[in-house]
Parts: sequence; structure tokens; C-alpha cells
Amino acid sequence: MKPSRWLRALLAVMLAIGAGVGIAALAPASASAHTWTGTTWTVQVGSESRNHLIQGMNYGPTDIWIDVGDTVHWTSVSMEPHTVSFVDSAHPLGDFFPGTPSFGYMSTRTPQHTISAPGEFRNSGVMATMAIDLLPVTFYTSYNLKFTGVGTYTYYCYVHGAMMKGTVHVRPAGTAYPHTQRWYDIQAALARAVVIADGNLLRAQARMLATNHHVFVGASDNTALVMAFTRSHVTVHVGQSVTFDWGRNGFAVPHTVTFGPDPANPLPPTGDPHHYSGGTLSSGVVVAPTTKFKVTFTKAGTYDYRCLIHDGMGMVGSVRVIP
Ligand SMILES: [Cu+2]
Repeated sequence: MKPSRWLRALLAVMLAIGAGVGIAALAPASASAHTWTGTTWTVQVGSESRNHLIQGMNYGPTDIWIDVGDTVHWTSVSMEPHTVSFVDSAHPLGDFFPGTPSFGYMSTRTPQHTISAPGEFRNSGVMATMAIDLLPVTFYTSYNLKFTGVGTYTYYCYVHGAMMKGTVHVRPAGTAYPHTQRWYDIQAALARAVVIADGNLLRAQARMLATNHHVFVGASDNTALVMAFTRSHVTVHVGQSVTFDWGRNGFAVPHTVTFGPDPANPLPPTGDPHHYSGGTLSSGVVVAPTTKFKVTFTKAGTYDYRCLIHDGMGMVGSVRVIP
């Protein structure tokens, strides 16, 4: 565990808090002078570390107070996909996975630009700063919705379920705003700092348990997703094995362990993990935290591998096999 990383995480939190206090002191008490309608407010979707390895399941801010006639502009700030989804009983949260019957409505943007009452179904479709090749959907970077009725509107992310929740509080036109956009931006920065600190903790915990023969495939809890193999570079002898273990994930997060050229079909397992000496070998897309994928290496060499879903975020590793 590198203490410098911890110091940086702590520093990020302290800086964000410091900035909040400083700006609160400088800024007017509120933006209550605003009485017109039609203001557009920005909410960030997701959050991530600069190197993309830590991904957050949060909206920034989670709660926003606006007036009737205002618009919320959601903007994606992470490679990890999320949705902004005002669900109803016909479109519930569920397994977000190609092939599940609900995948269609979860990944499809609704055409309406307005919403007039809580309980109406609206969906952004899949939002991310970068498309994931394996996900056969349209990727969006932003979503706008104008709120035309008073109420408390709760929304969720279809990808991450009930653990990723946001609320839009819509009050009568002309109601004084309790917070400025600047204040909401600070809430988002604070949430991001918490996600990164939590992700670094998950990484440190996995690092303590990992060995040359036991590598963890990602790690996650209700706040952060770690898109990394831990340890990502290991050394074993010819004839020995490495067990790739999904067990540091607190819930089902899809990953693959894939050596060699891309398999023709990424979903099922490919190749023989009992005797690996090069070429394509893949666990297939695996979601269950109980999964283990044990690979026995029969020939010296250095074998690079990756997660087919998250390699764009830096989820790659290597196994060096020595005589
Ligand atoms: Cu992955």
C-alpha cells in the first residue's frame, strides 16, 4: 500500500471541503433573486479517477432543487456507462445485461423532452464518455429534461440499480432557489473525492490478499468500482497456475480475463485453461462474484491479458512464466 496515494485521496477531500467553505463565504447566501423560469441546471452522471481505474456510481449532486419550467441537463463524466431513468412499474430496475428481456427499454432513450409528474417513465439511454464495443447500444454524453409539474422526482441508473439514485425536487415557479449551480458543482466534486478514496481502499484491501497465484478481477462496493486486476503483473513457474478471482466484487460486475487475440464471440469461454501456452484463452463474460478462473501455464513467456469490457479504462495485466 502506497501512503502517497492515501495522502492524495485525503488531500482531495480536504481541498474540496476547503473550497466549499471558501466559496460559501464569498458567494451570496443564495440565488434567490432568480424568479424567472427556464433555468438550466447541470447534474454530472458518474464519476471517475483521472486514470479511469476507479469508477463511481453516483449523480453529482444526488439532490437538486429547481422550479417548474426549469430544465436539468445531465452530462456524462465517466467511461463507465450509466442511465438517468425515471422508472415506473412497467419499466422496473432489473438485470442490465444484453439478452435479458428488460435490456431493450433500459438501453433505449425515450423521445419526450419534458416530464410533468412523478411516476412518468423517462429514460436517457446509456450515457458514457466512451462507447464500450461489447455493449450493442447507442451511447449518449448528455440528456435534457424539462420539468413542467411540481413534485419529487426520483431516478435511478438501470446499469447499477437501486444503489445509484438521484432526486429532482421541483417547486412552484418563482420559488427561491436554495442553492446555486456552483454549490451543486462542489457537491459533485466532494462525491467524486469520496468515490476515489473508497476505490483506493478497495484496491489496497485486494492488494493485501493477492499473490502471484491469486489475482483479483476488479473490486466493488456500493460506492466505487475498481476496474483493475490486482495484482496486475505476476510471475509463476512453468506448470504452475494463476487463479483469477471475481470475489472482491460486492455485487455482479461483468468482466473477462482474456489472453491473446480477441475471441470470435466474447460472451462464452474460449480455449483450454488447463494447458495454456499462447493464443486465445478467455473466461467469457462473467458476472458472479463467486467465479474463479484458474489458468495453468505450460510454456515460458510473458502473456498479456485484459478485460474485454474495461480494457479501455486500463483493465489489463500480464503473467510472466519462467522455467
Ligand atoms: Cu472488466
